[in-house]
Amino acid sequence: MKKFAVAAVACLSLAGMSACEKVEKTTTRVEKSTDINGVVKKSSLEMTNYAMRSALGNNPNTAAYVTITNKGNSEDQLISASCTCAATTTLHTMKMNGSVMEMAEAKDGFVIKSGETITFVPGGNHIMLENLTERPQAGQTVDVTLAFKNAGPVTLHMPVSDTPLAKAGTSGAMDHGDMKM
Ligand SMILES: [Cu+2]
Repeated sequence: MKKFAVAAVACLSLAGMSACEKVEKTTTRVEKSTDINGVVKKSSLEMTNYAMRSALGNNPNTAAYVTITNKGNSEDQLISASCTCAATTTLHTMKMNGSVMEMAEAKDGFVIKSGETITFVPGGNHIMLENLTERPQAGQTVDVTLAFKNAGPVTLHMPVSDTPLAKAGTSGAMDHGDMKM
């Protein structure tokens, strides 16, 4: 597994005010090659933009996010996620229930075809961390392990933020904490 961590400084100017914030750009790659009777399968996953939302107030739950790109020549499947920081860690997706958008467990995980990218972002798919056993705070780093069918387990060192991904160009406008369980 090759790991890259790049720290960048992002500045924005709002109504005459200027603020600079350190943005952690995170990338993890995992590569595996199998040769079964001359058929070579290259498993190559790239994980970027991963982050965990801080434990806010008395909320017993939080969520974590990641973008996964399958750069290999065969499909893979994200089966599950785990974190020692929570009693229960599951993969959640968003579904319409009548006219209400609700989150629901993706029991079969997520298939990621060759060349495909799947995103876990605030307001969309997310890694649900329920009944926190720790209270992750902004600035900390918490390990989350993703289990893939072919690539196996991959541990991401997730930076914790009060506004995860908001500064990385992804919309953080929809707060997971406001969602209907
Ligand atoms: Cu959820």
